Amino acid sequence: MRRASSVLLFRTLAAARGGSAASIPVSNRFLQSTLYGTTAGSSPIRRRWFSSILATAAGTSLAVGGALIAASSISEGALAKEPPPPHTLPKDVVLYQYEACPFCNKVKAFLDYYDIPYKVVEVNPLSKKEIKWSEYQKVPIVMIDGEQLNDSSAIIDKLGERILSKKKTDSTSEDDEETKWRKWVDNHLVHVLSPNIYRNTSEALESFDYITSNGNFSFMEKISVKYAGAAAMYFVSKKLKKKYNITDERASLYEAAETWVDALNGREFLGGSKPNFADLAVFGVLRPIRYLRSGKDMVEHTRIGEWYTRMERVVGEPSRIKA
Ligand SMILES: N[C@@H](CCC(=O)N[C@@H](CS)C(=O)NCC(=O)O)C(=O)O
Repeated sequence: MRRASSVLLFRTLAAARGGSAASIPVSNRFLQSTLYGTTAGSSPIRRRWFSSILATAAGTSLAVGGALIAASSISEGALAKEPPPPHTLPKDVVLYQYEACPFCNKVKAFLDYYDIPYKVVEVNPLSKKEIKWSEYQKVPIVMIDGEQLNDSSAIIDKLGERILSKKKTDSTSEDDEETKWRKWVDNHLVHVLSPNIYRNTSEALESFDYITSNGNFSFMEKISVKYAGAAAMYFVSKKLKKKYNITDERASLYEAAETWVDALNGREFLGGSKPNFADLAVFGVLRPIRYLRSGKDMVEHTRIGEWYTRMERVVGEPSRIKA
């Protein structure tokens, strides 16, 4: 799949720069990494090459479709956040992230809800220079009082254990409801998002506008990544549709949203009167897309809106420490 996507991406970029497709191995690492990606590391040479291709491809004139309303929280007065007992709070939390990465947003939803202050280091997905020191080359990475934690679910588990002690560690059974839906987020929901936000050229551009406006890119990278990335991801998302057996991307998104509302079964949150880790996971991965075209459509065409608004209110303002 990755190979096929790379070929498609390469053709797209080669066409965009008016060049030939002759034997240049393009990695779609950046594209995968920008949203939902799981890629093997690529060499610095390939990365530099890819950056330069993106810069060249920026010369293509694609129409910019749709302005993004930033995915900000609507805070209609804090409902009940659950700040942990102060003595359990870590002193220093640093999150290495891509602003639009769903896994990173899952961690942020958790930190925000539990009111754990954190600093953010925005990683440049092309150079990844901010995480050069780490063997693990994906985001999110969290440093908690100097200890490195990798992988969104592992980070949340570890922090949950620490701040909620018994409460969460008790429910580790594979088939408990919370665990089941957290897995559903990682194994299903995230895969539905990508084909939706890159569904057509205007939505792909809207998404990359969000990614480049919120990510860590140089001025030149911003321009080139926006257009070349949008064009390439449009094609990659077609491949992802096949891989995950998605025929109608919007229908899959609506179905996922409805499935989630069914799981709530009339409860305010999956966790009852308060969100549990599954609520936070669903909310976290949806947050970057909520005010994109696909997120608006999802809220308009499904019953998820009320729960989403409750989540926005209960999660409230980010506990992120502004630098
Ligand atoms: N299972 C991991 C997946 C993390 C992941 O795939 N992150 C992407 C960004 S959304 C990434 O860093 N991809 C590798 C890359 O950028 O090369 C988690 O839940 O944290």
